[in-house]
Amino acid sequence: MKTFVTALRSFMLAAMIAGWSPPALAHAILISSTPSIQGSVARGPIAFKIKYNSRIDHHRSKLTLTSPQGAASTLPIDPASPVDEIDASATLQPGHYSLRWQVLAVDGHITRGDIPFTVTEK
Ligand SMILES: [Cu+2]
Repeated sequence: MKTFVTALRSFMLAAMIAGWSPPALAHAILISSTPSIQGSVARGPIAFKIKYNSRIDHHRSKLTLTSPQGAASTLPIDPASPVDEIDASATLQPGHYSLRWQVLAVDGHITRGDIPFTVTEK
């Protein structure tokens, strides 16, 4: 057992010297999004892609879209979204919208933010 622990320590040390670090537990920070913040997209089917710096729990994350008229609706998150991303889709008419995201990261912390964007005629 002692040999094993010693071996494990040497391995960890070697791995860390090689540039590996233990998985960081951090809450989710937005890295990029489609549409981007204050960005615009053409009317019609829109593929939302919201990317974070860490894995998120898709089942405990939420997307709420506010229409130009001020009506809020929940956008279903695509279950096939990558582990660090939430994807969704909606067909939208021109106007100013706001997408509110709320995500649960692996460290158990919830973060949220808004992505205001414009849907244009073309
Ligand atoms: Cu955190």
